[in-house]
Amino acid sequence: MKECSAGLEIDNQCVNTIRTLSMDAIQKANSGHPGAPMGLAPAAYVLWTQFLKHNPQNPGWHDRDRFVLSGGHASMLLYSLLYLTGYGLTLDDIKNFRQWGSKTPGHPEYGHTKGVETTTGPLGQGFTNAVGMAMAECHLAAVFNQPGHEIVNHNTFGMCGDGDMMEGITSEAASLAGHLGLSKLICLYDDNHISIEGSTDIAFTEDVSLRFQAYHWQVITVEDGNNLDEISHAIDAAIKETDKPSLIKLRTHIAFGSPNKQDTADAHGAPLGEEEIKLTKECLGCLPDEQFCVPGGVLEHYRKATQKGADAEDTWNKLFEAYKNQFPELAKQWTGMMTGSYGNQWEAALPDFSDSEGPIATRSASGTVLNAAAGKIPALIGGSADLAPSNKTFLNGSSEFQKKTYSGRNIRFGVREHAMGGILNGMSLHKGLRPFGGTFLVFADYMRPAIRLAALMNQPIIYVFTHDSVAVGEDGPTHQPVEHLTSLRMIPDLTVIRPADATETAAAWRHAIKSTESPTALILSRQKLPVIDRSKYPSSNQLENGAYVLADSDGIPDVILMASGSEVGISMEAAEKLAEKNVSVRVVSMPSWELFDKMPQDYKDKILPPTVKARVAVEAGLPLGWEKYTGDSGAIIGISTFGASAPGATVLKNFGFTADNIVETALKVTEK
Ligand SMILES: Cc1ncc(C[n+]2csc(CCOP(=O)(O)OP(=O)(O)O)c2C)c(N)n1
Repeated sequence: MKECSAGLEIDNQCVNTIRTLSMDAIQKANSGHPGAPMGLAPAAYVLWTQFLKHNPQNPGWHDRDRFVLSGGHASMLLYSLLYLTGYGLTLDDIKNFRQWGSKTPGHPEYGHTKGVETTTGPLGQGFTNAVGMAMAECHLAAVFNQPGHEIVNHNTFGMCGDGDMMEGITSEAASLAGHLGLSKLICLYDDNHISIEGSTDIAFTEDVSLRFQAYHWQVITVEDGNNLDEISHAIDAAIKETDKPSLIKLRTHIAFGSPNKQDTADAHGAPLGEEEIKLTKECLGCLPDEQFCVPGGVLEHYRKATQKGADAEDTWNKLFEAYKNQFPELAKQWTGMMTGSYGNQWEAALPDFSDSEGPIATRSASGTVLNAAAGKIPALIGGSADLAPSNKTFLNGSSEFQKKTYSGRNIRFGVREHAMGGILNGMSLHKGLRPFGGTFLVFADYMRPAIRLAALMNQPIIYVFTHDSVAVGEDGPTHQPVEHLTSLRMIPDLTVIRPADATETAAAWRHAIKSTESPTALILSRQKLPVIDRSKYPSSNQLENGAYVLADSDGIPDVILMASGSEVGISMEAAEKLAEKNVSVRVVSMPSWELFDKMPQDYKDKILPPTVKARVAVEAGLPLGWEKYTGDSGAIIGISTFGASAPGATVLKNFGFTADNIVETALKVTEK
């Protein structure tokens, strides 16, 4: 290895190596964001070499500290650290930054590169994930730690920039983190006064310190983001704080060391340019013509993490052995939760619903099912964005998750849907927990960016979206979802399930709990719905297939009625009326497009025979998309406008959701 900055102290060399690797990789890729990694290099160096408890050889070690780079555009900072500390990234991977198939994509992607704890890039999400991770740590520590046996004991470190600080989700999450007193959450704020359009003076002039103090955070200011001692003292003080989360505000300089680009927005998101890189290297005391240079001493210094990490994990393994001996039941439960195995008792505990109980809203059935499952699955934890009584998400057998009472499984997210989404992701990424969160379906929009990331990261979050149509009634169009089902179905790898009744609701929860590789959105009614008599009709287990024949006539049907959720009941009524008119009808309950689309073609053809062209889809939402099931000759009874304020039944009637309208429509399509 060349000693390309040999004249400098090892600390300086280590810091500069992050800067030069970042500059070089971004220049080679001809794209990327060099400024933030260059400004944050000293803080990253101090954190990763002096404080971060991690084992590069085992990135999944449960008691590691979590590190979240919230400003994912600064990915070269993280990739430099992962390479330098020995996570298996190579210098070639760094040289392949942002290239097809590389381990170093533009923004850090969870599951793609070892050591990346979460996918970041959409600003504010990473910060919020860190809050969720810290909440997961608190809960698991409260449930499992025993005096002298602290098997869960790690910090969550976040790094975020001005962009994160400007995003609303960060305010929501910081507010909740302060309320909860998450003292093991430490966020380093890259206060470099620059974002894409220029100085933060043009749009962001509030006092971030005062804001975070008001949220009940400890705020520590580091006036010189290059002063390693000052940074070290600040992190130390943050770790020692036991009552509040900590924000370390670092006054940094974007593209530090670049004579012409430091402190300018030009350095935010474009390569510095070959000439400027040479000048910068000169200023930093590095050899200007060397590229991707890693002095031998630097690598050796960073790679101490390997031994240190192995020792730390070893110590923990011994701790866990002792714990296992003394608390075998708890140890078994802990291992089950961390590996996501919940045994088989929970399925047997799910309730059977019968039509004799009278009509039940699917949101109520959901509450009953969730409580039954949670009784057997201690990993189930969650809450609602201030709508628990409506969403039926409260776990009756558990207490509240509050400051210093972290063993509770009822999280009060407050009216913070977006943060709830990001926190659920962080909790799930932490491992050990199966988080769920509820709100009205219409407000799924408020958390969409986090839902998208859950799907992108294959996190098995369960969303409880109730009040699922215009049938909400009097609250009117602001509260009546219309396009929301469609818009959720558009998200790849998200399974949307809209059960028709209580029995399908139980099946939907069963499916959601068993889906360990992707998120599920449960779409539930506010209004009561008749319970389908399963002694008369096929089992609700068929929900697994996405769509199934609920009622049928002999032979080939004249018309197929397909519906989801609350519209299945009126389709059944319509079928009876059509039968009286000697029209043979098949009713297909279609709770999930995604599940149906995954079925083999012969199953699909069995349910929707290609020869039967007369088809009617009924769903109290945007018709868009149903045409792929109804075909050119079919009809869709849906809603293409906003709803209206009136009693729910009146609204449904006025939008054509009546058995009579379905009959009329069915007759029209059979005549075609
Ligand atoms: C939600 C979201 N909106 C917009 C962007 C595009 N974007 C990426 S970085 C950035 C500015 C961030 O500024 P700052 O955090 O100060 O980063 P720095 O300039 O210090 O690198 C923006 C607007 C994004 N990534 N996410």
